[in-house]
Amino acid sequence: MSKEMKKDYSEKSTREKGSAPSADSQLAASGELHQIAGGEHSALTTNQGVALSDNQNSLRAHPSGPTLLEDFILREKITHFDHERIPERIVHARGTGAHGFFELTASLKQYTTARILTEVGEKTPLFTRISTVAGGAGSIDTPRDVRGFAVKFYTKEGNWDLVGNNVPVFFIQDAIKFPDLIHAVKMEPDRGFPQAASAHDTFWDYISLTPESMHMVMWIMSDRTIPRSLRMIEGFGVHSFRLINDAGESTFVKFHWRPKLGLQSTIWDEAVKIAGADPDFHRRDMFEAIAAGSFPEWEFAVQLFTQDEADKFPFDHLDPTKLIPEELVPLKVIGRMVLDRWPDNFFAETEQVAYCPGNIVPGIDFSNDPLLQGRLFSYIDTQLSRLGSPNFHQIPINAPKCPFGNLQRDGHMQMAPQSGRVAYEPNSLSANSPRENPAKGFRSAAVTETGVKGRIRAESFADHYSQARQFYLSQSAYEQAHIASALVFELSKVEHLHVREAMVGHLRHIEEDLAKRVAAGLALDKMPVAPPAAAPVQEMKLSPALQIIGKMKNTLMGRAIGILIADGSDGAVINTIKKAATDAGAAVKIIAPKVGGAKLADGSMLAADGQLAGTPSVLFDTVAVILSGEGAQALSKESAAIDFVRDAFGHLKAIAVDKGGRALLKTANIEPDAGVVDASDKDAFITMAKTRQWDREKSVRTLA
Ligand code: HDE
Repeated sequence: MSKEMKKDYSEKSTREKGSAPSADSQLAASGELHQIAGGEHSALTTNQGVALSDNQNSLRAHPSGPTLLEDFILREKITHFDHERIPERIVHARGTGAHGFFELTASLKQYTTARILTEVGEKTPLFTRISTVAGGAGSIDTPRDVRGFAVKFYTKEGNWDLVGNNVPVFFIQDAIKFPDLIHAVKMEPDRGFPQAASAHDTFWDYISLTPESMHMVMWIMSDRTIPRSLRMIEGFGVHSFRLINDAGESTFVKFHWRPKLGLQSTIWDEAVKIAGADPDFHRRDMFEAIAAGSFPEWEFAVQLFTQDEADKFPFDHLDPTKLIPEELVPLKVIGRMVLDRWPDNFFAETEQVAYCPGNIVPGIDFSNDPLLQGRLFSYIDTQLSRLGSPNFHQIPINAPKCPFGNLQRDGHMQMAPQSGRVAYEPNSLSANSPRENPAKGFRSAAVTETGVKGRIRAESFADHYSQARQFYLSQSAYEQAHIASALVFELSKVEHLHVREAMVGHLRHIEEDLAKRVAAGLALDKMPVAPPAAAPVQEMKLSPALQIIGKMKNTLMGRAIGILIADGSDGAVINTIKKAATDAGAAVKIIAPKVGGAKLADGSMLAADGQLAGTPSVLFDTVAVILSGEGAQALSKESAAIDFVRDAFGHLKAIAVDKGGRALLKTANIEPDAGVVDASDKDAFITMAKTRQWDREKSVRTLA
């Protein structure tokens, strides 16, 4: 094995050359403050290893004189600081990453040679980054947006990146349209807003002129794009890929991630308010879950099908605006992913991780999906600009964990210990340099390609409405209402009437009733004409698996309960609710007017986890309000307390109350329903807390 085939050489290169730096200088170089026994610290040095005597004052000619150019310590520190940022991702800039592992539970040996999919029980390390698409790196966590779902598997046969989304289809059929789509959804270029929002003219103008996006429009207007937690979203590889077995036969495959906690979304009004209460809501949720040992987990499943089967589908599986209903090709669960470690450093790992759909391993191959084909180019290109060098694969988060090596040389920031006379292949001068391996090396599927060259869209890609209709009709009545209301909300932000009308015209192909609801919600004076459809709309079999509500798990695992208390609250009632919720798997937080806590009826102090003004009920799945008579009276004059209960009620959450809690609800003008439960009946509360009170919705807001 050549020297450069050593595992993870970016980390070890200096040591392999025999010039091992001391542990202290390594720590100093990494910027870490190292506490030595006895309270001494290791030396703070420049990047050249020179110890600093003063890190607070720059070098000046005299105490009130000019700063001297010769101050290399100041210059080095400021120069490095000036270059701390790299360009953010053009899309998916805002993201949250974590380490974990993949464990195979069922072998696909019959279909593939890829070891990660054949060795049952084997654990493969991975790094997963979940992101929003439209907003910048500092934008909020809870806009209405698709979530990116990117997994880098460090397999024994090289890195495999599955770079997907939480929606199984995409807006466009051809990569050449991507820059236009993204320009349309991003901040409008003349004014620099709105940030992280699709509710504006340019997005809907582009969409209304792009009928192929209608299926995706149904998904983005559904509650899938306002998830409750990143731990409660599905992930999809979107495109068809191929698996190749040892006989060289290939089978098509779609990849799916299924969250162990089930699906759950927020209510739109809730998502909007969370954005203000905690812009880092999803990142914090993931961080806290991992820190608490409640590791986010997903099942990994595949849909496998042959070319013959694909020929019989009423759609083209190579069209990324189409999904394969699981009622047509069932999902086969083959493994699980667990995220169990937060990165040590956000920049080094989450920011520098470079995913690329082109990173695949022997036994897996691409399909001819034209969107996928374009992506194979884009990611490396973008990484060259973000990370600045073709050696970005040497950054530890990107480096394979299996031996790797070739005769590529040099380039910016080369870290590998490249040595020897030979940097070419074939060669006869170096017995140890890496060679190609016909038996084990990567091979593409042997497929015949024939046809006429040209800028041609396949006929089989012409149907833009049938699966949009199937998706809408497969939803529950509540979910259909949310889709209609989301469309009304978004189009109400569009200033141009002709764009609103054009969108309603498309909706008429999807479902006339939906179009009518949206037209009424926009107060259009007449029904717009539907545009000509390129292919007739087919009636597809309904697919209940496309719902969210149907996939919500009846559990408190992974969910959060907020208990609002004040001076005089009954400690015994608080404890009963707290224990019942904790036993059911929920995280419990106490909220009081002051963070130091409240003096309970028995005179003891109970510390709070959050101050009322900064901890609104939108941060919880369900709430309890435990108050004395005086406590209720005091809180009746606090708008934060009134908002706390009004929002919990409006967001369809179960509420446990004692007598004082009930009094606060009365002040807030809330008419208790079956979701308002007496705190003494903890079992009833826990049962109600496991779901949202969907039937309440009609009494709290007008939906389209
Ligand atoms: Fe991406 N996409 N994309 N995309 N994408 C990027 O790569 C691109 C598409 C997805 O956490 C960029 O490193 C093109 C579909 C995720 O770091 C960029 C096209 C799907 C992430 C890029 C698509 C995705 C990206 C920006 C149309 C779901 C974040 C920074 C042909 C299957 C990965 C970067 C992370 C990131 C290009 C369409 C998912 C610019 C040209 C479809 C999850 O290269």
